[in-house]
Amino acid sequence: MSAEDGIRHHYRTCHLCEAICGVEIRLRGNEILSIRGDPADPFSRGHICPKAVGLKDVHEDPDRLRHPVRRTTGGWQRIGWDEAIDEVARRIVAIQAQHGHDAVALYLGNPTVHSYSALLSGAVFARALHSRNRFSATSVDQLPHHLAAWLMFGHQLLLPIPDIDRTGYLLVLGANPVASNGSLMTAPDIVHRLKAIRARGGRIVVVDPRRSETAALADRHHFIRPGTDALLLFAMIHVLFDEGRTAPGRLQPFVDGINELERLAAPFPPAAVAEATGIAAAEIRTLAREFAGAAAAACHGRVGTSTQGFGSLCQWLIQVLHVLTGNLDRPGGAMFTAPAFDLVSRTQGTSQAGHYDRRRTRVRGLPEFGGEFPVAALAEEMDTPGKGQVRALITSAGNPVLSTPNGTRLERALGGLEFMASIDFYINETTRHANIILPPTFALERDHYDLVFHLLAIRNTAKYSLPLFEPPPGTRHDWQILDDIATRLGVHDPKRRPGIGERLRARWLTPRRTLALGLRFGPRGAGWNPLSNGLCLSRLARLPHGIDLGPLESCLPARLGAGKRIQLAPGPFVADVERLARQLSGPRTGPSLQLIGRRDLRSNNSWMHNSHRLVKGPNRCTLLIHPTDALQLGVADGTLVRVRSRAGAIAVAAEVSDAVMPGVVSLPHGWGHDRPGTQQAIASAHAGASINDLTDELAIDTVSGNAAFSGVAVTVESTAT
Ligand SMILES: Nc1nc2c(c(=O)[nH]1)N[C@H]1C(S)=C(S)[C@@H](COP(=O)(O)OP(=O)(O)OC[C@H]3O[C@@H](n4cnc5c(=O)[nH]c(N)nc54)[C@H](O)[C@@H]3O)O[C@H]1N2
Ligand SMILES: Nc1nc2c(c(=O)[nH]1)N[C@H]1C(S)=C(S)[C@@H](COP(=O)(O)OP(=O)(O)OC[C@H]3O[C@@H](n4cnc5c(=O)[nH]c(N)nc54)[C@H](O)[C@@H]3O)O[C@H]1N2
Ligand code: SF4
Ligand SMILES: [Mo]
Repeated sequence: MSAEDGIRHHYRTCHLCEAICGVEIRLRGNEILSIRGDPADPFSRGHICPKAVGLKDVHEDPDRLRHPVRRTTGGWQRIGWDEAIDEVARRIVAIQAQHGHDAVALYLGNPTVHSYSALLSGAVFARALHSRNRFSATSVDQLPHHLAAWLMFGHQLLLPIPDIDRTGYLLVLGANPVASNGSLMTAPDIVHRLKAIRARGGRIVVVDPRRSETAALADRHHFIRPGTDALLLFAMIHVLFDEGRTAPGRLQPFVDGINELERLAAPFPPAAVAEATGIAAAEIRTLAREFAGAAAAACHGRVGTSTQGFGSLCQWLIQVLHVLTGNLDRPGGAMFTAPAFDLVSRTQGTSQAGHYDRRRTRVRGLPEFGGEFPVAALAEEMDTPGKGQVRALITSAGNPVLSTPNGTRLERALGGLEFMASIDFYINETTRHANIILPPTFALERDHYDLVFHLLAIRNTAKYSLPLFEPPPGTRHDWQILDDIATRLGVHDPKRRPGIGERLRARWLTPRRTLALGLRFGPRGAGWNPLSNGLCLSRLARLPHGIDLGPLESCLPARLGAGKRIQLAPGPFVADVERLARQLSGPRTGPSLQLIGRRDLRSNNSWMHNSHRLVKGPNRCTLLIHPTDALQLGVADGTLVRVRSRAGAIAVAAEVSDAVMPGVVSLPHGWGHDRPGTQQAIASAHAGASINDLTDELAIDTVSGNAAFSGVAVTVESTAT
């Protein structure tokens, strides 16, 4: 921090999304005067998006809770920390004593991943809870990516990152980085990076049921029927075999299953999938030839290709495409990172590298992955009576009523719980059901390091940010709250009381010390050597703009998991191909339309809508509908329509636009702030409607159990008639 005229400058990472932009915050005293992009951040180069100023809004938000509250019949009552923590621990222990450990479930939401201390202590807390009923936002998001990484490369975090700064051909499948700022591809300033691909003679092709903001920057855009990407990918792979274009090159000696893939791709020639996907056979051949022919090519397949019925097959086949064309682990292709704090090498060979289907959920028999169950099963685990029923829930940094499929059913189930506690600073659609809410500090009051996003970045970088503000007296960080409850569990349950050694270790090994040790003894660390120019936390703390550690480098087969081989045809994926083949002959949509999602630059899932400057202006929670469908249904632009699905119904304004494919409608998620009893004044005044009152908890990617949000069958009718 520097001082001039009483004005201080603070440099840190914006933690809101995966782009990890550097921001410069100007302050006078404790007043934030401005938030700008930090031009000295070597990675983000001064770029920010409109959400960065939302950091100030959330920090200053009068609706943000600063002390624990208890729900009473007379409203929310302020209580002390010790009383709150004690009650939460006591209720957990009592319910577990009566009904078994699995009767208390845990849900960790997305912001957990944006705080290294919450992430580290969340994992410790989950173990202390001793419950198999663990859930997180992973299974409404990127679970299929982890499953594919585990089954193909031997570690759930070995996610290949599109090397977009060097690629000559980028195929974007079900992602809209211009709005989302990139995901599982940390790439701040994405617009310039995409434009640079074309400026150097490369090509970008976007495949999406909506002509997105990213499509506007591309050479070509193809509409695709929601949920049919695996067919497209198989057809491209078919062409590679058919035309003798497979060339794994350097990877060949450690790849298993190429012949099996040729056999699996045989029933999917382009002509066979053209009708189902909506993409002409000739176009599919061109895509395959271009991808194989480019000097370096990468496929970026994200939310649209993981939150759908064939999410696992999509993530598998995208990596198959990379391997067969020699683009995995090649500059300009899809590469692995080498971060300074390396979650992969730290856990390689342990159960944290991954495990799958060791047990199944009680009601529907959905498989666990990495110790978690799919959240699409959470409501039924709570509202289905019987042995093992979930009777209490702890949520931390999550809003599953708005973010998981069939939020209405989940909401009803929350109302029937014996106990619920939430670690969150808002009283929102989920936390209003809690008996106790424990509010953590906000990001500006804590230090920051991206354990996860440096692992997913298109360059190797490292950056540590100091807290901007001292946490006000009497407040606690997420990690302290999680730690405090875990410790208190031991007070109420002697069997959980840690030994003295464990207690000392837990007290000493704070998240910050874990971070410091991980950096010092990580692959780029200084180790014990005081003269080394390797990394350590104190050196990073003196580099507030972060440091660039260079482009991604080839690292296979060394970085692969046990066995050091790439499995191109893992059993669980192969077994699902038959289900995919049925999609070729299955019924089309009939009279219904197919619902998909979208993101807006000014939203951040469900929780930034209480910032006036992010919600002002035109209504963004609109249902995009193609003019042909609108005409047929008598729906005029701007009118209110009723949208129905098996799960429920909502009313929302229609926006007639040929940017969506005929037969497809698009609605953003994270809205629906009109539930009674929430305390977010601005969000409630810009309520919108929740897409997840329409999405279906029974629609899943059957291999992983991940929610299938894309392609939900809905009917739309004008409310004017
Ligand atoms: N501004 C903003 N940024 C965000 C977020 C936010 O809420 N707002 N959320 C953050 C989070 S948590 C995540 S995970 C990332 C996600 O980042 P992205 O994956 O880039 O997410 P989206 O912008 O939703 O883009 C998904 C695209 O998939 C398309 N699509 C839908 N169904 C299908 C399909 O079946 N096939 C194909 N090919 N395409 C389909 C949609 O039309 C949409 O354009 O964004 C992060 N960044
Ligand atoms: N239909 C549909 N549904 C979707 C998606 C979609 O594309 N379509 N996208 C999915 C995706 S990718 C994701 S990641 C999920 C997100 O799902 P969730 O993680 O369940 O929901 P968020 O909206 O991110 O809510 C975050 C919550 O954490 C709180 N919070 C913010 N910062 C902190 C903090 O530092 N500490 C604590 N303790 N709390 C904090 C906020 O107040 C809010 O209540 O939504 C998913 N749902
Ligand atoms: S793109 Fe926006 S929200 Fe994401 S890190 Fe950068 S400034 Fe923050
Ligand atoms: Mo996400």
